[in-house]
Amino acid sequence: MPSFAYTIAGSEATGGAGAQADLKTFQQFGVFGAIALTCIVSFDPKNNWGHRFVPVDPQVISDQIEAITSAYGPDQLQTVKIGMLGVPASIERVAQALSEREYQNVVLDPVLICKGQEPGAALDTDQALITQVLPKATFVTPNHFESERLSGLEHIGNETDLIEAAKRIHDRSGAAVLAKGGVRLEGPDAIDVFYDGTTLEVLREPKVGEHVVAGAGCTLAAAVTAALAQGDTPLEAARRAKRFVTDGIKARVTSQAPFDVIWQGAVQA
Ligand code: PXL
Repeated sequence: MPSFAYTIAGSEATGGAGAQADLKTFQQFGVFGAIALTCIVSFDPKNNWGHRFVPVDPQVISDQIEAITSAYGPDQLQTVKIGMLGVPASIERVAQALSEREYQNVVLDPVLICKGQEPGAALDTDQALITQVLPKATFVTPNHFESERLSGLEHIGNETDLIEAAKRIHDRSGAAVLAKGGVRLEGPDAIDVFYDGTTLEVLREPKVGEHVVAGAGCTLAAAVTAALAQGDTPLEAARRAKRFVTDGIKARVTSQAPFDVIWQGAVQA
């Protein structure tokens, strides 16, 4: 039997990010994946590839989680990943559903703001995510922007700042933290910082180009999720995920869209 994990995430239609990236990543790890879909994002090529966003009815989110957790009991399914939730009503439902079962691993990719949302709505969303879901996370994977928001640091410009942010986010959440610097920090390496309250490790790989590759963040968190589902420690999961994402970025695909997309299929994890 494979290990099992499910993702509570949005669809990004072109297959770069979101639930699609999660499922592809799980598959490469040999982890059986399921999806509770929270929203549908369709890029708009007529409008600078901005996000068109439609939330899934909160009841339908609960129904999907009910189906998944009823099919796979607590012994079989102990790991869940949380990606884009979108609106406060969805966040409330997901928080409720998470409290109905004990999980060994709750991996939160704290997708705070989605382009195309009203700033006001986005603020509500951030607040709901921080108060209702962050306390349930065992592992959290903020990107550069989310690390600033969650740590309260105004500007994360280098490795020292990112380390401080990871520590603050751990202190606030109690979760293991993998704070993603990616290409956004100065220097030749793509740096991510792992901190779980005792172990601090800076993961580094030479940058592959200077541009953000779509789906890299989702894939990193999904790879952490898959590795944890297979019994890795949080630190080992972070190391394996970093290697997997680096390989996927090296194998990235181009399209008519103005950004490259990670390809998880090049390397079996
Ligand atoms: O990369 C963040 C993200 C997560 N989930 C969905 C998305 C995106 C970004 O486009 O569309 C569904």
